[in-house]
Amino acid sequence: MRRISGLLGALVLSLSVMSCGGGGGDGGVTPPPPPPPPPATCAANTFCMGSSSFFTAAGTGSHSLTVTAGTTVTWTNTSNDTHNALWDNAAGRAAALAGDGSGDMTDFPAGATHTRLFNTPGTYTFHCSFHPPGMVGTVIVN
Ligand SMILES: [Cu+2]
Repeated sequence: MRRISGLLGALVLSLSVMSCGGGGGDGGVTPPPPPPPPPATCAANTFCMGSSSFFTAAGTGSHSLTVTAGTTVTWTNTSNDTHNALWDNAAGRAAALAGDGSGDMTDFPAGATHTRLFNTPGTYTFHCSFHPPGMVGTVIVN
């Protein structure tokens, strides 16, 4: 009996050692999940085109961007979708022509960036023809 209880004690001791430290990663402790990626930043004077098909200005959540005359405005497609940025009228198209030589931004695959220089004060609205009616934006040049 004394010998049996001694064996039992050794068995209990070895089992407790295994469950404590010998199990390694299968002891029920899972590593914490990695932190979520930081929100995409949208630089100043920039419209970012997110996956929810919005033009978002400079991290404000607004679809409108106000700049002073002489400012270069950037559009960057931060989504995985193809978009475009077409001026709603001739005034916007004409004001944007000074940028990189084209008023509308028809070629806008994921990751692409366009810039337009605005020297003429006014309110210029634009839209993406692929995602009506919500994907719209406004540049206000003072
Ligand atoms: Cu779009």
